[in-house]
Amino acid sequence: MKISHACLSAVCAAVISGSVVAEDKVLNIYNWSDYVSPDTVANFEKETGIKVNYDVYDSNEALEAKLMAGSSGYDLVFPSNSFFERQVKAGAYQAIDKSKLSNYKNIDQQLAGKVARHDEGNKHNVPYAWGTVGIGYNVDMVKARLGEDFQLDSLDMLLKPEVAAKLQDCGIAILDSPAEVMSIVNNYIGEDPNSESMSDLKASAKVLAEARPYYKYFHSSQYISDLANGDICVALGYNGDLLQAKDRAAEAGQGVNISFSIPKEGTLLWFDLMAIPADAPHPEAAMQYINYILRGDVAASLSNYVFYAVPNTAATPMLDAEISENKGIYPIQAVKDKLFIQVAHTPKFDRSLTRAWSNIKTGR
Ligand code: N2P
Repeated sequence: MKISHACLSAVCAAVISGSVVAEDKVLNIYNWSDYVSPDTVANFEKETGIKVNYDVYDSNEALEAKLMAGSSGYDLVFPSNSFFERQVKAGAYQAIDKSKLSNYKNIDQQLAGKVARHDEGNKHNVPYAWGTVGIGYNVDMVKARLGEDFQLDSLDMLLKPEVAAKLQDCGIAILDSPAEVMSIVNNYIGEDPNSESMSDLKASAKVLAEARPYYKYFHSSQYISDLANGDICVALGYNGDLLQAKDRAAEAGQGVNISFSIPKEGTLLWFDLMAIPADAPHPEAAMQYINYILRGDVAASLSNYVFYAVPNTAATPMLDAEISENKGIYPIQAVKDKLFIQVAHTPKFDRSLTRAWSNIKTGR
């Protein structure tokens, strides 16, 4: 029997001595931060007796680094479509036997069809949630600086230096996500969002570099609480996270009024997927968790809490109106038409992108 590094624990002693059941009483999850409702994991533990170790990340790059290093110890991870595509090609994931998932029928087939472009036959993934990257802003602070008539659904707010300069004092935050942000800037300047041309990279990097002096920071999760508390006034971020900021601000009742818009210039549409690393120590427990997430009631309560759309048809009737009628979560067709999907970058382009990004961040 192959003894994995996870078998150094007491639990695994049982496996080595022949009781395979004990192995699957543990589940090591690595998911995005702010991406489950408070009772999602606790209810699963209660129902199954499986102990969940739950770690979080806030970037695809962080997840990829762990996966590619190997022996991450994780059983279930949540990559976004474009990153996932190249991870599959690199053999990072094991196949998922859908016949063992009694709730797989709840998956929205139209969305699964889109994801299949990244993973033929969807052999290695089950969709978890989807969303966009957009603009979250403090209505009063921004209007006070840009005037009542400024279009608050335009990336000009973040990418035109003369506009960003007016918001510098109240604080601008940008996602620390090079591939995603660069694709949005490419699209903003009228180039192919997925371009790997060095001249497009240079042009988009220049746009960011010119606005950079007016940014407070690059980070991919801190903006939720900062926006809710009034510590920043604009953020380029993930739609659900920005809507969580709006919700938290409203609940705090301190007069912080947050709004969210999908950029009229168009933006990135992403899908986050559940996938089981090839060397996962507890794949059976991961399957149980996937099947649990696929339940309509579980997916709905998760979506109602995190403000992200779930690709689950059984969840739809259980969604709060605040979610199902929210155009920031389920965009109208005209907005959808302007969304684009990212494809995986080549390692060669990635190196140039990483260099350009670090120059932008450090203001060099
Ligand atoms: C959750 C962010 C998930 C969206 N905080 C990124 N794909």
